[in-house]
Amino acid sequence: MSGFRKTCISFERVIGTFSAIPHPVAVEIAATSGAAFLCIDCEHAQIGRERVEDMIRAADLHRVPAMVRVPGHQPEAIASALDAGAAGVLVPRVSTAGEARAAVAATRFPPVGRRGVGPGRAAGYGYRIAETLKSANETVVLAIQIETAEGLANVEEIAAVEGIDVIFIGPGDLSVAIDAMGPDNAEKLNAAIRQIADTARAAGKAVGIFRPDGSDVAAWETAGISFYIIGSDAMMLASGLAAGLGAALRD
Ligand code: 3PY
Ligand code: MG
Repeated sequence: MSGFRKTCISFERVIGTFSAIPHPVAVEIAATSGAAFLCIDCEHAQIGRERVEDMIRAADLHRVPAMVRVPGHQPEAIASALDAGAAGVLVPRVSTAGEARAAVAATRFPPVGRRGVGPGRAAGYGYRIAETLKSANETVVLAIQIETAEGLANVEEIAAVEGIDVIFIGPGDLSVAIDAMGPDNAEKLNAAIRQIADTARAAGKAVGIFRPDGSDVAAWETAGISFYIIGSDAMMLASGLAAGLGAALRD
């Protein structure tokens, strides 16, 4: 098992951030920040396949694992990210156990799953196909997101699916899906988050969550959440610019 996968399922705190700026320079800056991993966001940022591979390459230079949040559930998107050398995938909007099992099948080589083998970057461009076939099922991290009302209703069945490493909560989408947006509805959203965390932990799965910043990580740790993606390079560029320029622009 890779050190990174072990860390993800260790129930110890692991902190990463989204890479949303489609450039290796942004990846190198984020990789040097002390983050334990990066997650290249192909769901909400405009990043093409070739660029994803260059971004993973940039993270690899700094020995920082790069996951990819794939745009949806298509096995081809998962295969492409893993062929490029991603350390794992984050699959958004998983709502049923069937969808969770499909994510496992797309992520794992046979006999566990149905991932296809090819001479991509992950397999050393063909020089290391046998080694990759032997090790990938043990090293690749599979995280799936629960962030729909249906996913919340089916959390027990989803969390029981074998082969998933991290159940990752998307509070933004979840708040929209269960009509719990804004500070007035924080208790309703937090109760749903705790329900997902408790159910996933009871099933032996590590639990992750997105936070816009790191201010409440310690509080969520007490709910059994250990895997964090905090903001993104684009969000931190925006907040850094606002902080750096703000006072002068207001003068
Ligand atoms: C959400 O909050 O919906 C997310 O997907 C965060 O990554
Ligand atoms: Mg989401």
